Amino acid sequence: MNPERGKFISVEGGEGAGKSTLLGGLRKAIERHGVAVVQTREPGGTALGERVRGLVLDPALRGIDAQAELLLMFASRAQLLREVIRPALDAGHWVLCDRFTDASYAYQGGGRGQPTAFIADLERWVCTGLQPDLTLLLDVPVAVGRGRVAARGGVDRIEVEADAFFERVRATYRDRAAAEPQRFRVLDASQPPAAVLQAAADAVLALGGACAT
Ligand code: Z5A
Repeated sequence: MNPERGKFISVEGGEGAGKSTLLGGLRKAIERHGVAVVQTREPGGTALGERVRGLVLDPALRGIDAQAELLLMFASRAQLLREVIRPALDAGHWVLCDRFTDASYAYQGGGRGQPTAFIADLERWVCTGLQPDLTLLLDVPVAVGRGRVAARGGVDRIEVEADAFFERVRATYRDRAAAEPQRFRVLDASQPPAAVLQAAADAVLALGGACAT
């Protein structure tokens, strides 16, 4: 018997928006409602993807071409879809993904200036129509997010970019959310973590399919 397809939820945002902080609590909030959750991340989530992640975040690889960076993100995504996301959804599990294709539009499109049409072609080829049922956009002013990352310490290859890069990333995310209000839920990530979690859990559980326990 084929169980009902699971829900696919992506979490997006700029540097220090609080995605990692949110995801553990959100996973538990969904599981409390009797739903099996697979939590994963991009780039990463598979053996290949984690190696790609190591490459794209390595501060020593300064000269990575913007097209090469974009293709690496989609290579990781293709593997994650094949190995993790599609099988989990088909088994009726819910998938919580730390970033997905919107990040490519925001970082490689908005940030690096890669053409949107080219990213859309890659999305059609790799994702073949699969999109998150819900995308939580943790929106925070660039200065606030970067301040959090600086306080935490350790900066990767992308985090060394100038504020203007991250302003373009933020603007692209917000434009995408405005263009697809049925899929996106924009959360004020300047709030304390507990308030962000509550708003995220409300949005996710409103998808339906989870039973009250
Ligand atoms: N990337 C791309 O370019 N293209 C793509 O297609 C994809 C990705 C899929 C992945 O790294 C990088 O890959 C990313 C985009 C790029 N860019 N970079 N660099 P990542 O997934 O690790 O992304 P990140 O944004 O760099 O992660 P992060 O810096 O760890 O941010 P976060 O997970 O959103 O935040 P956090 O770790 O939960 O919190 C950061 C700090 O803030 C921490 O000390 C928390 O305790 C604190 N925090 C969190 N929430 C709050 C609140 N609400 N109030 C106060 N303090 C808070």
